[in-house]
Amino acid sequence: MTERVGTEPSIFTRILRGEIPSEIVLQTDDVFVIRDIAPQAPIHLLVIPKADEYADVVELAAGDPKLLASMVEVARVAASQAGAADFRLIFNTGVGAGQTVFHVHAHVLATRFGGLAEA
Ligand code: DGP
Repeated sequence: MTERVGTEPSIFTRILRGEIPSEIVLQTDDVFVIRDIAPQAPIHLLVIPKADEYADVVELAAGDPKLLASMVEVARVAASQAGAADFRLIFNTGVGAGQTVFHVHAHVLATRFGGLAEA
């Protein structure tokens, strides 16, 4: 499942370090949230563990289920902060599913008025 080659920091680690500009809209000790650069819905956030240890949600669930639960809670708070009580939570897992960044992250997709956000 892991597609990362070598030990280069992921794009999300570089954002967290401030090397690539992106506003961090919410963070905890373990998790941070940014807006997706190419939004697919009126609200499209990315919930990302600060540690770049797990490539995808399958690895994360096996290795640190508490961190996965933290990501879900942060997704709920971030969606609520953005004005959405209901949201889609998507983990693209593997190249064939469209995963392009192999530093586990959740897409939070929602509309502001409760309609269905396309994925
Ligand atoms: P995935 O395809 O599931 O691996 O999603 C990766 C997402 O990351 C994709 O929707 C676009 C987003 N993304 C990639 N580079 C950047 C960036 O530099 N800034 C931000 N905000 N998002 C990025």
